[in-house]
Amino acid sequence: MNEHSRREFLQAAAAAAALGGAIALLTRRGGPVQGAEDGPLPAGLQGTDEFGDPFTPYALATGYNNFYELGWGKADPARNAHLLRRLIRETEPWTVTVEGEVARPGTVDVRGLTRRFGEEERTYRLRCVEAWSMVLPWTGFPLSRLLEAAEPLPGARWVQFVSVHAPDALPGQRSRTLEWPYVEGLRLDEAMHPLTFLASGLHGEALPAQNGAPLRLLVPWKYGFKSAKSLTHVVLTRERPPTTWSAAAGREYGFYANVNPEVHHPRWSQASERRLDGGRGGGERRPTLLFNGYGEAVAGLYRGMDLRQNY
Ligand SMILES: Nc1nc2c(c(=O)[nH]1)N[C@H]1C(S)=C(S)[C@@H](COP(=O)(O)O)O[C@H]1N2
Ligand SMILES: [Mo]
Repeated sequence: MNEHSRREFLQAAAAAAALGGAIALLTRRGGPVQGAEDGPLPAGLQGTDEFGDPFTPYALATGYNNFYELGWGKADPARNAHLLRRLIRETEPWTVTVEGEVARPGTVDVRGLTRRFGEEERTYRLRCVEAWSMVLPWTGFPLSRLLEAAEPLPGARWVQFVSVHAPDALPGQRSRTLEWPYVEGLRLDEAMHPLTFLASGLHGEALPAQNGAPLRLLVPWKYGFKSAKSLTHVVLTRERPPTTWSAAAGREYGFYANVNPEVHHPRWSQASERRLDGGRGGGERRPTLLFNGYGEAVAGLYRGMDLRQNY
């Protein structure tokens, strides 16, 4: 959606709210959206995941990123983060619109999220399809809260996530290496799963721009590309929505993208991964865990499904 149609949609949503038709999700209270500014790097939190493995340090979590809107190199997102910070400032208020197959479509001002949906801390492993991984402490709330507020209709079967679209501000979107905006998707039951999370904080700080400020998805049992950053739209649909990476290279990146040590990328093995924990040697190799170690909670979602076919 371009800026013009986005503005039109906001106006239409405001009009509908005034008529009492749409849910009054649009909030005007709360402070400005935070985003780490230049200055001394925060120390971040110390801790471990449930297996006892330490958090990836703040500097690594915010200095080694995939965020192609801000460039293709691992250091580019940090280097270009100021461009997204400026966009966030100028966009104020940044909103997320929930629409499609819902009884109560609406637009949420991200500043009001905590008051409306609460705030929890979650330590999740993030496993990139490129076979590196991190352990990170996030703050946010389960996506199900936002979806429930919108009241999915019986026809809703899938959820599409749309990242920010602003080619004037984001250098990566001026090249057509990928289709923009970045889009991702989940089955509705995956989206409603209690582990599926919307994060607005990392390491005890406001979510840095390079990690997907002001609000990003986290689906910890799937490869990292499913966890779309800097969201503007959440759309409930009847049909399975297109996703950026499966559209770009469908044989390499599937829709389900569940972490699986036995289903390999056509060009490399997924049997092991490099854990980026800030230790010496650039990361210890360790075996990949089925569903990234969350199988007890999520395996039921895929009962009877061929995980090789549905990679
Ligand atoms: N909008 C958007 N979301 C995105 C990406 C991206 O390029 N654009 N990269 C994905 C990939 S491949 C990974 S591994 C994670 C990386 O998240 P991190 O940089 O916070 O570790 O973000 C995912 N979300
Ligand atoms: Mo990734």
